[in-house]
Amino acid sequence: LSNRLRHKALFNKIVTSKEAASWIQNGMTIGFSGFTSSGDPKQLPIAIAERAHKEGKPFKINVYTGASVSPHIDSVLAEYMNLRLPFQSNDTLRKEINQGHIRYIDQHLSETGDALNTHAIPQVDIAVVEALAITEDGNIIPTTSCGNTHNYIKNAKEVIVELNLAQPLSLEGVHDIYDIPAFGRRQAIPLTSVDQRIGCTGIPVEFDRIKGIVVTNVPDTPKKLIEPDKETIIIADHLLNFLQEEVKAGRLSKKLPPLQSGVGSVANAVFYGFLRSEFSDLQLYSEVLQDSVFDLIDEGKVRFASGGALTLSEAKMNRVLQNFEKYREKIVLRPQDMSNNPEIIRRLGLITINTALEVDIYGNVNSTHVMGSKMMNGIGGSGDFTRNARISIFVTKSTAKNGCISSIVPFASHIDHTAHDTMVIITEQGVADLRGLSPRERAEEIMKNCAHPSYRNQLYDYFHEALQRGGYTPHVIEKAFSWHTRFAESGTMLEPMIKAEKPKA
Ligand code: 0RQ
Repeated sequence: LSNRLRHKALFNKIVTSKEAASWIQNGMTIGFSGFTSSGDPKQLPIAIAERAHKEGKPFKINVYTGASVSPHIDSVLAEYMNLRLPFQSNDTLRKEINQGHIRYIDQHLSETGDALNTHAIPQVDIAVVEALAITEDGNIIPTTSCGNTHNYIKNAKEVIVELNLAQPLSLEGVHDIYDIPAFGRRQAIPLTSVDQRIGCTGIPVEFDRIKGIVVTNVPDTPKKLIEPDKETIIIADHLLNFLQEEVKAGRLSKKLPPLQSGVGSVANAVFYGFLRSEFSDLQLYSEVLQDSVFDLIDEGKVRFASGGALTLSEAKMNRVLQNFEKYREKIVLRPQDMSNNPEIIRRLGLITINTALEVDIYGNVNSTHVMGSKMMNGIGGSGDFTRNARISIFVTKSTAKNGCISSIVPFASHIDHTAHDTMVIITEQGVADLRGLSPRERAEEIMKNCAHPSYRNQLYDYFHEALQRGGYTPHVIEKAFSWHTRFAESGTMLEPMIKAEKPKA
């Protein structure tokens, strides 16, 4: 243990998870480490739930994290949550949120730190953070993610550390913790390239604020491996063709600007697409570094990857973490207010690739709300990246749910990314390049290139009726959500007379 707890005073602080759980009181706000099930505490959340269940007294806490975290926080603690922020992607939690049982603040991931530091949200009583080690001079070394951990540690009255022996010490040094100064004292953030380091490798904490240390030995919850399917492979090909055309047109050089990509099936397929592409010397400035990134590094395609978390499948996790020496010179992990920082995203000129649930004919994108009202996951980092990108790209399959839902609709039932921010839309049908187009031209481009053929005529009918009414962004307001109401009533967005031609899945 002494190679992980590097000051002898720390040994007196070792406690059981049961004892540490007894310090969490009803009504408290807890800031957990963790970002996409990487680097979150493993034992304490379970111990907190067990204690609350056993005592049977009213017990609700506010749960802050980096982003989505593992089920041992979001499923296990769901019934004990009052407020949850800034992102989740958990089935149990989703149900509770949509029933109004949990107050969920769906937040741009870059903004939680500022919200906390300006006292716009309840302050953190206790930070519960996973650590690789605590140094002699009082720095907590994070594990596989940085998230909001440094902000929670900074703000918390007390800190409980889960020292995870399952996380290899070779991770030490991969983090770059830069503490953004408070408003009023802020200057330009001195980060001008993807591979630059401007911070420290650990998070400072005074020993007397460490209330306890729980020793654990549990690996991260692996991410389910999502193999690319026929459609996501076509989407990836369209995207790569688009980038090649940009190079041919002289708008991009062969050495692409840094790339960002969200999580999920399409995002993974896109990055696998780069494996077979002519592009090399790639740089990533992203939130999550998924399996595909390490394959790209192995193939010599990636020069450097900056992320906020290592989000890996079981097989890849074992391989990457056991051989981390091989990757550490090519990787840096940053807190999310740096990985998603608008100033840096704009400065580096990122090409961003995120996934839409639905896109309307003018290019407004809904990433979060199913049928306009039910929360899916949250906006995550997609807003941070999209608004500030050099080229913002959204990808989606043109239909969902066996063809009964068109992802291209007359009017997005909820808008996360307005048409001002969305530049390129890609489905398996093709690419709509919206840059330099007015709303009416954007509509033509999206309907022609991105809509599924089964829905294309329906969209044109709507658009032509809207044109009769005129306007800058023409609409038939009373019919704008008729596709969504039709789906709610009949189980498909297809109009009755063309239902017979239901698209194949
Ligand atoms: O449903 O799971 O029941 O099969 O939505 O859709 O096509 O598998 O795509 O996994 O990439 O998720 C936008 C949710 C897409 C995600 C979203 C149904 C579809 C399927 C999932 P099933 P796919 P993905 C970095 C960036 C916001 C946050 C973000 C997301 C399920 O990408 O949460 O970008 N993004 N963060 O059938 C109803 C529609 C639908 C639909 C698809 N129009 N209506 N259901 N589905 N379109 C990450 C972080 O910030 C941490």
